[in-house]
Amino acid sequence: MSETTRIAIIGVPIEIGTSEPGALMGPAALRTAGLIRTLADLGHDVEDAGDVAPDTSGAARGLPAVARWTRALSERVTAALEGGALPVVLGGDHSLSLGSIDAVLHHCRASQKPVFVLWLDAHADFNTPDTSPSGNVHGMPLAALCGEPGFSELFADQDRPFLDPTRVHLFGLRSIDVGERALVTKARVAVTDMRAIDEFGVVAPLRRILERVATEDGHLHVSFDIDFLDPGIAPAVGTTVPGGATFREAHLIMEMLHDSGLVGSLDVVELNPFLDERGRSARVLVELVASLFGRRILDRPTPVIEAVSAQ
Ligand code: 5AB
Ligand code: MN
Ligand code: MN
Ligand code: MN
Repeated sequence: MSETTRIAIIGVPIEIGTSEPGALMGPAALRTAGLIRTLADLGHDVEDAGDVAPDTSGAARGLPAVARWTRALSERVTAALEGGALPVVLGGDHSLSLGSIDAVLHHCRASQKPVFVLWLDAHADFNTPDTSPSGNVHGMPLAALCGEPGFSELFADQDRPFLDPTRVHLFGLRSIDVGERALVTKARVAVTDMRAIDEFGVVAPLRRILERVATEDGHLHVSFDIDFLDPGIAPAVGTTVPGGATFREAHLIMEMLHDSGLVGSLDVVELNPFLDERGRSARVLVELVASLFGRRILDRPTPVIEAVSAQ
């Protein structure tokens, strides 16, 4: 058993950032699939803080409506971090990362800890209102957090800290729009795309990321979009892109993240239970989150190669 972590579960039933209805059922499906009990059974101190429910009257869609969620979630995640808990934010569409990462940035500004983001996703989510082909805010959160123009109405704090794009790592990328590609390149966002994973696997690139976070004593925020996974294992996705991560790749990533001890906050987003097949995708997510929080096959870390050959 690994050590006990205080975990604050925060549900965010938002779907206004996407055009496909159903993601608002995500937090409920993850709870139904046993997420809370699974984490508690691993020995963690889990508090289910319920769902965020901002007053959204008068702003049905678009950035003004998303702003209400962003501000409400940022407050909730800030409270969790200040209370010494590790926030696990359940979506809901990916626009919710505006709120969770805004809170992490504020929290780490005080302690001067650099913020790193591991963005497990088929997409770059680096569009601005100008470059977006769809107008959907779930394709824009990283651009907004990194200070690209067009988002000033989203955040409560006009003097907010920005995310440093060179500390953002897109992992699993396989679909990017023309305009956002130019922004990602210009901002020097780090990318391990699916081509790189095919060639080198997940271990070498992830190790490099974790070493950097450790060296700079950073806070690592993991944002896990379910469409990172191949739709064959996780069909409950509004924006499916073939050729995603296998269960084994994703599982190994979660185990490595756990062993690093570096993860300070987590989003699990874009599960659309309306599109699921008998709860399959929700269950896969619970399995993966359990691995990130220390479930392992044997009650000891994987031995290093030398130790194995010496046996
Ligand atoms: B997701 C697209 N790039 O901006 C856009 O699922 C898709 O949070 C965004 O990664 C997908 O509409 C957003 C075409
Ligand atoms: Mn995506
Ligand atoms: Mn996404
Ligand atoms: Mn999506």
